[in-house]
Amino acid sequence: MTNASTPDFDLSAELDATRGWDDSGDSDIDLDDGFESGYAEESDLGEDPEVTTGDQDLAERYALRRVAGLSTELHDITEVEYRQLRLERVVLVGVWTEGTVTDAENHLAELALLAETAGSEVLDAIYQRRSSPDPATYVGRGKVEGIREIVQATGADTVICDGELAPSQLRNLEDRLKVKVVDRTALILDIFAQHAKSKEGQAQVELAQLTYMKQRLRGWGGNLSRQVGGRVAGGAGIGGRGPGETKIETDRRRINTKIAKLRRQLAAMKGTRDVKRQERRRHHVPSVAIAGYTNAGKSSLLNRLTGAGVLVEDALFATLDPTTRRTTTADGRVYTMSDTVGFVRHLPHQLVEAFRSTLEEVADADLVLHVVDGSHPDPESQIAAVREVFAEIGASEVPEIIVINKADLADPLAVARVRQREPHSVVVSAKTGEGIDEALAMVEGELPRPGVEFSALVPYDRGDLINRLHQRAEIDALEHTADGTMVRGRAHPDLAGELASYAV
Ligand SMILES: Nc1nc2c(ncn2[C@@H]2O[C@H](COP(=O)(O)OP(=O)(O)OP(=O)(O)O)[C@@H](O)[C@H]2O)c(=O)[nH]1
Ligand SMILES: [Mg+2]
Repeated sequence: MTNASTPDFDLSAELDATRGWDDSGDSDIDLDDGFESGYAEESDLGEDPEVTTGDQDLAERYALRRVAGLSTELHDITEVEYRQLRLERVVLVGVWTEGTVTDAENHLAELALLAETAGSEVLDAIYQRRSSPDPATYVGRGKVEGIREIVQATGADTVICDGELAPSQLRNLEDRLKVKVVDRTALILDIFAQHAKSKEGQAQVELAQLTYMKQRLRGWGGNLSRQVGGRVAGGAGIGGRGPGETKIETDRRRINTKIAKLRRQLAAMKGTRDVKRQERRRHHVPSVAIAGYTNAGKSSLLNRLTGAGVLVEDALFATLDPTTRRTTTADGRVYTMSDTVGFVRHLPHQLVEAFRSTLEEVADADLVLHVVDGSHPDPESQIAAVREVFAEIGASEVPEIIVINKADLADPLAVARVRQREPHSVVVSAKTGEGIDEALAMVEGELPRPGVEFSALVPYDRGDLINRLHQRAEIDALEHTADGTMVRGRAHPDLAGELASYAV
């Protein structure tokens, strides 16, 4: 791939569109290397975290992680996007704008889980009450000094802010805190990058990362062009700034080229999945999608319901690749059940976009099993966050059953409260098996039912037809007679059509 400019690239338009990126109060900020500031030098990721289950996937995942961390080779623009965040000893910082203290603490507890999932050790967590984040420094300017003291006292090497920050905010904080500062979006992208296993998953994550990086480049570019004017006028740093801008343009072009290539690859991969999905549709195989907040127990539930054997881990975003399993109802009808990527509060938009084709599985399903962790301190907010993503991916209209999981751990009062708000729900434990039969019965009851009634005498040499009836129709009565199989029930129009010649 050369650096030839891509048709969709227009520097001045990009700069115009990003004028607002650099919020007030940072025009005095030195620009030295804001672009790479959130990303670590290529280096060892340290000890492998402890393996929580004997699952091979897990072992592979950690092995992969180590290899990625040790690699010193930088290819192409991977210099930009593939350096993993080397998050080791971190301080978390949040701005609390609404809700109760408990909400604020829950949010930081979640940020801590995310940070640990990414492989870091959380040393301290601080939040500040403000009507809105400070445009220049996220937390109030006066608080930055206090955070710097905490950073120094704890020996942290990274600060993670609980939001999506403008590039200028990250840079300002780094300037003052003297350690690396990253935002929640970069953290989540990093977890996804560590967990992506399939080619499609990796391409999706890469696309999301590049989109994120490109936005950071924009901020820098916009700022830089203004700075260049000032500096040129003042006669300072002329030589130093020129190549910088060239590099941005080159980087931006390479990023655009790479993004275009990834989109093409993803479109091709989507094609394969679409074919499979159409095949299922054509055969009227109903599909159930398991969706919900990350770590709610979606994969455990799929395993419990179908014996799928997919990866289960006490980690956020353990599953990125959708798994679809064929299964049957108690009366033998075939349907599919898919596990999918977990959601989170403020799921980065870049990820929703990049994972759109995967998430279409949910929008396209006949039924959604919305799994919620009943033992979470605030299951209602998880439900709300998941429904926001449903709305974004066009899945709001799909019939939904709320599956309140982890009943073995949950406070019965909290479960009762959720049930009251969500009457169309079932309480289960994927761990103990409690409630699983009830959940299955509910699913079977809500699968789309074939609508055309039939009554036929099928000759014995049409065993194939009887087989298909078992799998795809609902059979009310079946009797073996001297002349063939007498069968009565309901089928989809195509199958009912095939039976027409045997109708009685
Ligand atoms: N006690 C208890 N733990 C459960 C139950 N269901 C799942 N877990 C645990 O919760 C953690 C997450 O389970 P997963 O099935 O991986 O959750 P998931 O929703 O697929 O998570 P992601 O793929 O990371 O979004 C694992 O440690 C499971 O063992 C349950 O009913 N009770
Ligand atoms: Mg999972």
